[in-house]
Amino acid sequence: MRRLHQHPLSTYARRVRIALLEKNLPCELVDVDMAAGEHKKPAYLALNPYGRVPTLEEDGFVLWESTAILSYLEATHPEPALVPADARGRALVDMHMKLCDIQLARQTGLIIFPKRFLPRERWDEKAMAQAKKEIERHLEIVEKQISGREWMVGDAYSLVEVCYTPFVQFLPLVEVVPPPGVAAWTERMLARPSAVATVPAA
Ligand SMILES: N[C@@H](CCC(=O)N[C@@H](CS)C(=O)NCC(=O)O)C(=O)O
Repeated sequence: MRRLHQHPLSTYARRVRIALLEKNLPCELVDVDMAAGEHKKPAYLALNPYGRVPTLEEDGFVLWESTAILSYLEATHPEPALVPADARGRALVDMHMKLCDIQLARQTGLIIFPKRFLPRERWDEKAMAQAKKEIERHLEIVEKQISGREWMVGDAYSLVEVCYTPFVQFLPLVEVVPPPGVAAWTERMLARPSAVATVPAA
């Protein structure tokens, strides 16, 4: 029995829902009522002591951290493959997943969380401007990596794109205009049926 504790607006949980669709894996979705603070209550903290979504439960095995969940699904359900077969390809996937988290996801959260959920007077505009700069710098680097390629690693859609999809969705909200190669890559990612099926409500 597989169960994903998630929130429909969560970017990190969306990664897992995308991978489940790509691999055609059934999963019960349990929405955590974050507006009511359910993620910080003892019942949920017993599952995930950090009080965050997503959390995956599978026959008593509990896992949090979206990238670890993606790697677990890949290891237990290798087909269709979302990582290359060779060690170097896998290492590149690991590297880009990590860079997505530390150079894009965190900074995007600093901008989109206040914009989506807080009144303007509670925004930390200085931190948001700094985050935007860091995103722009990161996308300049990604531009070089993606130039001349369809997908980031090898010649196939991979966990790298699974990780990036929920965050590039919000480039308009972070008011970053991506360089042309990143823009085209973003379009390819967002056109994927698994991305279309998981677009968050406005
Ligand atoms: N590194 C975590 C990040 C998860 C995360 O920050 N989730 C957000 C929702 S998108 C959350 O639960 N925030 C609540 C909190 O941090 O208290 C992952 O990759 O799963």
